[in-house]
Amino acid sequence: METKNKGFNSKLIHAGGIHDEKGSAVTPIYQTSTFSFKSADHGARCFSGEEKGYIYTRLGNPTIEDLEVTVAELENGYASLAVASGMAAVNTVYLSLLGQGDHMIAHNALYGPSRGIMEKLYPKYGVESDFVDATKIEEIEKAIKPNTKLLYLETPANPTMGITDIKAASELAHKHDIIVCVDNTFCSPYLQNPIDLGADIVLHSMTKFINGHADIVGGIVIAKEKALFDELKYVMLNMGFNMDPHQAYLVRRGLKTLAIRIDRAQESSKKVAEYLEAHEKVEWVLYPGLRSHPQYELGLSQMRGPGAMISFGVKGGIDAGKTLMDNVKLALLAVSLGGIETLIQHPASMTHSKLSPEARHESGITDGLIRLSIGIEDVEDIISDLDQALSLV
Ligand code: LCS
Repeated sequence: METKNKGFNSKLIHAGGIHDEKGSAVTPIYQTSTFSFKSADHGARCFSGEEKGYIYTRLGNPTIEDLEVTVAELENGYASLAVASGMAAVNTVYLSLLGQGDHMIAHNALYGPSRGIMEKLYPKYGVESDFVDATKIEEIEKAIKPNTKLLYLETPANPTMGITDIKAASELAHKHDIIVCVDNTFCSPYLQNPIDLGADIVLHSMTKFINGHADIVGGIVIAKEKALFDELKYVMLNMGFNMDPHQAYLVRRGLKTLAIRIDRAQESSKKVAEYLEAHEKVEWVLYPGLRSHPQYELGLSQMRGPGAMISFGVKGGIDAGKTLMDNVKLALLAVSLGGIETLIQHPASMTHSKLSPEARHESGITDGLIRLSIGIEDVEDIISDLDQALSLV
């Protein structure tokens, strides 16, 4: 069905839609590694691109394409590439745009490995990078060099919730012929469309909100234009970052309820954030829906809603954080985010425990920082769980 002029929820349900000749309501799982040709000539036409035909799943598969067409449409992009993980999406972008002698600028508080690989792996291939506070456009401007090729943003950032002005950052970057990529994982296409704000590439860890059910790992890269898409596609296909058809099927299924899942989790998040902000054992709360968020107005202007991710600081540092972790009963003590179950994470004692306190603080991870990904359980249960655990801190 043509869904270009339909509403967001109609797109979620009907976009893509590669149905089989038997009329299945959903795109089937084409669980095959290869596709047979009708004749040698048919094979030749498929290889030359004269005729659209599937050849080999790493190069294209109807189930994966269904997901790609849908997400590209939701992000108002030219086309997209579904890949095996969010990190495969990040690497598709880095490898496509950066080579010997090139420079990247990124926000200082990215998802750890998105920064880690740029500091540890890419220097081996002659790529330089600078990490700045991208919530301040002047800090991005100061870091621009003649060899800067990529501005890599994550907004809101994981887990510090800093918000970058995508429009202003893109205008600045484009004046210097710098390509802008936004990791839109925290918002999903329901709450923010970076391409509409000026970005050239958008990526997601689909492990999070897009799939929404904590049962797969996946990623996607969306390009605004064909030339950029072709560069990304070359890398993705030849590095073998592709998604599996069964994985793509599950993501496409989860995606159908994206808007209703986020509406519900976001409604609860506002209540949880307000509850936390008023709690005597909580030092600070960072949630784009609270007036106290440093980029509250900016968030409102570029996001259609504040989302379902909250960071807060519990008084009493690492020990207090651990007590809270050890006493929650409903929230799962787990990394990842964007699923239907509420997850809680304490970076200082969990994901970032191996870093020195100085290294943690440099990327904004304070000892008492707790990250919550709010699920779709009853909000009263989410709050009473936090309440009983906080009472023991
Ligand atoms: N980008 C963001 C913003 C992320 O939060 C993650 C994963 C990735 C990219 C990488 O995606 P993956 O390869 O895992 O699909 N974030 C995680 C987190 O906060 N906890 O565990 C994983």
